[in-house]
Amino acid sequence: ASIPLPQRETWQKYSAQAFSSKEEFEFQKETVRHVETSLARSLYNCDELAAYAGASLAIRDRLVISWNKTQQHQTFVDQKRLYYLSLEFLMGRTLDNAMLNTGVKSIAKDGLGELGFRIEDVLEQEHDAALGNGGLGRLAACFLDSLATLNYPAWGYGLRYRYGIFKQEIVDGYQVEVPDYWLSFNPWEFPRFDITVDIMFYGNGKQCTSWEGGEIVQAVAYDVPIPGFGTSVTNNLRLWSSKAASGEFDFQKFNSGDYESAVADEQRAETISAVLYPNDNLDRGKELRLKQQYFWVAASLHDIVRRFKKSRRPWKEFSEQVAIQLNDTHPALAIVELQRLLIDTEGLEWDEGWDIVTQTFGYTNHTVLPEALEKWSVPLFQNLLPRHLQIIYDINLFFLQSVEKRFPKAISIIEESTPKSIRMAFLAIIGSHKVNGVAELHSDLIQTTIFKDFVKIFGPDKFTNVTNGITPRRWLHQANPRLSELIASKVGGLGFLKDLTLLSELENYVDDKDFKREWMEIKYANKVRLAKHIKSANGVTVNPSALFDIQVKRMHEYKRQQLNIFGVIHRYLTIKAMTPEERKKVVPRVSIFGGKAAPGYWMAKTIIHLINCVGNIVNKDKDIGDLLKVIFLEDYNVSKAEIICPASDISEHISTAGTEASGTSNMKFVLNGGLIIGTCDGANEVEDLRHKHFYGKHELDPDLRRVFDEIEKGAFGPPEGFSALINSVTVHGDYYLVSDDFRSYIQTHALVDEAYKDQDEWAAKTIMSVARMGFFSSDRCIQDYAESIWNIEPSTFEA
Ligand code: T68
Repeated sequence: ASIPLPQRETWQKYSAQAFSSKEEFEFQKETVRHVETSLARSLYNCDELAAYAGASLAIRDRLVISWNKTQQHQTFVDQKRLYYLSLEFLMGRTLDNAMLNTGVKSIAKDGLGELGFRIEDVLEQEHDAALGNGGLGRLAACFLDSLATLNYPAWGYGLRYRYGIFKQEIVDGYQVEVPDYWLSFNPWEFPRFDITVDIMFYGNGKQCTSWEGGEIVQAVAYDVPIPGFGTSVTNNLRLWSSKAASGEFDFQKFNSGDYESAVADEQRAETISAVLYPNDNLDRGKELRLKQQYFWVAASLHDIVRRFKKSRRPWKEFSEQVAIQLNDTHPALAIVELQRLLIDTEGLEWDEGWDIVTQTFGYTNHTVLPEALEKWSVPLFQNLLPRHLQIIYDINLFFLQSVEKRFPKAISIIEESTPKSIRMAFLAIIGSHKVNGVAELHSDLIQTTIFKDFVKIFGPDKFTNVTNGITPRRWLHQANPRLSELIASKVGGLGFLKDLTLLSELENYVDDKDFKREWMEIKYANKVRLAKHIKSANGVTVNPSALFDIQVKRMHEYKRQQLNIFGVIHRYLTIKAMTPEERKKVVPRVSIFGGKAAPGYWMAKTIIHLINCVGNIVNKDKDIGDLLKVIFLEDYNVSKAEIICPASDISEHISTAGTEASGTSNMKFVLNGGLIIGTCDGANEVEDLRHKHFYGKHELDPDLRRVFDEIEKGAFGPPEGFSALINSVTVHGDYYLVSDDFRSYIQTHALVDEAYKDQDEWAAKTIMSVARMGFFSSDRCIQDYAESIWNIEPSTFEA
């Protein structure tokens, strides 16, 4: 409902103005006002949390103005929009990023100082928005930042989980999961109680043209503003929350005193968006997960279609107005839901509908691991979404007919297992116009292995690569302000944050003594900052001059943290066997680990336990002293990554060849002046090696054997708990090729030690690496998508 024309003048007179000039922003006045009025507190009653809340609300007010203007502008110009569907958005903290993107951080810093607070302490109050598991969720967050920064009209759609990824505590060396209730105070979301969609489940699928539902659940929209860097464009992230549909909450039951079952219905509805599934690279096929997926997809599509219909264009223009990107197969049901809306509700013919559908969607694959490829059991699906199952069968039938008998069962969406199952990746390929992998090697691999038949059928043009990237705003400017400033002083100001290829200018400074000294001083300061964190979190003193060797990522056998800790044990044994003279030549090292294990993933939890047990022994060993420390950082998350990434000398990216699609922390570490150890390609040799483990003789490297002997002797505590881990290598075929790579891994670390002794050369290497990072900006990545898949244009407006 808009204000009638005669009253608009009055309205406009008082309408809040966007802050075009930063000086006009009275940060202190606004912060104090919010502390006193929004929070009903005072200068006698204002702790750091209240200061955080007041400052956030002050910044938020400014943000909302740009946000409203952006949305009005985008509605007015009505050009093609991109909708990014992702079940995960790993946003981390917002306040610091919002201040930097809107250019008011220094005003806020000084302002808070005069009000009696250190900005660092205030920022620490914020709870991470942790609605994701790992790389896939963080990628979605970096994409939102780049889309807004590049002025693209784009919305994210996700679920508003009441509980994000669990918090990890380490108790006696074991992981313990604690629920992450993060919504107690969240100034960054705006409930839209007027924007709701009724979502239907179960019901009757016997008729072939329509669907009479059983259960109805209501989706309520919550909007989050996404500011671009150095632009007024502020996009929208819409997260859906589930509640009992109005009328569903059973008043009759309630009135007759049956409160319990009335409340139970309500809770069942709210359960849908209650919790993020904590598995990374694993599909478990649970009904509640399918409910989440359909709930979110149906609400989002309803919203997108409603917006399209307001423009009164004919349906054939839909894909000229709307691009939808599927972040993995989690939203692949959107393909089926759109086809259903078009043929059942809008009355289009099948072929008309299907052309629109396939022109609208793009699908990004993030993994080749078989256990991560989504499959839904047909009976489960039949029960929950009967009409969608019929449509999937039709999609499959028409597809199989179109390719005749050239590729029999191998390409059917339906797998002939017991029970039958639906292969969501096949559905996503068939229902999209483009399919992409996330790195060169990965995109080549999917085209030659899991999807090769589809490349033959659709031709190679349907398949492409879009190499992942990261936002340099958060991962350099925010996480490492001193380095960002030093770089800016050499490459002509902060412009490099919007055009990361300007980093190449740094190549001119590899021989500049002063520059290198400052460069290394900054690295040292960042290591001091991490050392302080380690001291307070783990109680261990580490020497900031030691080489910091870091592996932080989700715990997974394919990522091979076990290879790392076996290497650490080998290093420990080697130092133990040295004479005092020999020890003088050792490069001191701190091995740092961090990452969550999925709660049901026993092997991953065992690896965490082993790391902690090794740390317990090594860190107390007087023979070793500063030569080796082993640290497990509890509860690795986005805000911790912002402290960790700037502090590495070396980071580890040592997954089994061909298993890690891309990785993105590698980019964060290099951008912050660290070097990396990584697995070379070798995906094609992996199968042969696995075969040999079973059928040939599988000899263990003697040094690895010695590592296992020590563990088995109890050098790091009772060995029983580690036998499954050792057996996975020694008797169960070493699926992840730890033994094959152990020798070369140890040798590579010896090279690292040698290289680190020459600090001047080390500095040159790291500068050179940063200079060549331009390509890995998520801005470049988003531009790739925009041009080769979405066909969308940037659009700005007068602030
Ligand atoms: C990651 N995938 C890839 N998956 O492992 C990583 N899986 O190589 C890549 O860089 C990154 O995606 C971005 O492309 C994941 O993070 C998940 O988290 C996930 C979540 C649910 C189900 C399956």
